[in-house]
Amino acid sequence: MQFVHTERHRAHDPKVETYLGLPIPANEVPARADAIVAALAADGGFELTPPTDHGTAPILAVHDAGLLRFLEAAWPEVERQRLSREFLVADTYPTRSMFAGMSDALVAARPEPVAIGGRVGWWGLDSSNPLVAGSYDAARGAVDVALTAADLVLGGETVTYGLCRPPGHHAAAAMAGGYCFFNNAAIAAHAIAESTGERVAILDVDVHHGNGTQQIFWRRSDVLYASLHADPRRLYPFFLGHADEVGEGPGAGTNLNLPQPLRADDATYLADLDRALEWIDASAGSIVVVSLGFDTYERDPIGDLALTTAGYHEMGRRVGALGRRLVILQEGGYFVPDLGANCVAWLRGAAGQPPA
Ligand code: OKP
Ligand code: ZN
Repeated sequence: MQFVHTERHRAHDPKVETYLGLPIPANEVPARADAIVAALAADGGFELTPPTDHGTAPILAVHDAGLLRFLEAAWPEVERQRLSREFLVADTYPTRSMFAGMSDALVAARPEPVAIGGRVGWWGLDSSNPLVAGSYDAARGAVDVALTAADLVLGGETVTYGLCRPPGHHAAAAMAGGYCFFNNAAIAAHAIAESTGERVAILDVDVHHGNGTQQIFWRRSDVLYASLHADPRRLYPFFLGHADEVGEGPGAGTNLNLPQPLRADDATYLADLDRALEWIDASAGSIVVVSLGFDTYERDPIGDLALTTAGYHEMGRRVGALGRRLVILQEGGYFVPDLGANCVAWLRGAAGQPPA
């Protein structure tokens, strides 16, 4: 199997993030990718392919131009103002209730702030998403990884893996957040839909609901979104990911959320995975984009499910058995010691190989 990867991710190297206002060691770190690369190399069945530069057009096909402008300008602005912060994070967000009672049109006409502290809230979801000197460059690299993995499948490969870092599924059209800056999977899925004219399905098996991916395709019928995740009443992103979110307008019925109970095990999870796979199978299309997270793992420090390495092999096997071409893109997973083994297990399963 070809896997797409670049060292460019290393530029995004936050040392701390904040958790309920206090600094903690960052979870989304370069060592995550190092662990996966080492395990794929040791397996021997994976061939490294560097990404090609796709420019900003495929990003702008999915994201608001203002988000891209902000992410590119944010760190230079921090330096210009000599803010002397090791990362940029917002204090103030345009929370829904601030606008309660105002007309949609008036709300939509509120201008973007000019101060960096206002802009980072304007374009952001949460304060646990540290933006550092190299975040923009790394995020551009992750998009190129996703698009190159998609190109390989469009060129005839049956399954490819893109080691995206930073991840992407919390990033909405006009919002970064949750360790995500650009939505790698959404950008790839949109590019595939454009190029094939076919319906594309996104299967999101990260422990967190991919609120950004859901938002981007909410009203679209050409891209399906199915997600298994910890019930948002318990876990980030808290405010979306419920089962009654099914899409609207032309996208009505094209969104499937399957929230999971606390400490869900392999058997519980795989039963709902089958539901998601049957739902995808019932729709036309030949390519599935997988948002792959290993934060469903029993030892993950920020997840609350209880999957195992053997469970990941079986999950990959069932997804591979759909018989569609797969563009598998990395999202989360934060228990670094077992990330490599979990990734190899999943990918070997998807390729129809036995566990290592
Ligand atoms: C990104 B992905 C933990 C706070 C966590 C953000 C979680 C983002 C997860 N101290 N808040 O879906 O793996
Ligand atoms: Zn996650």
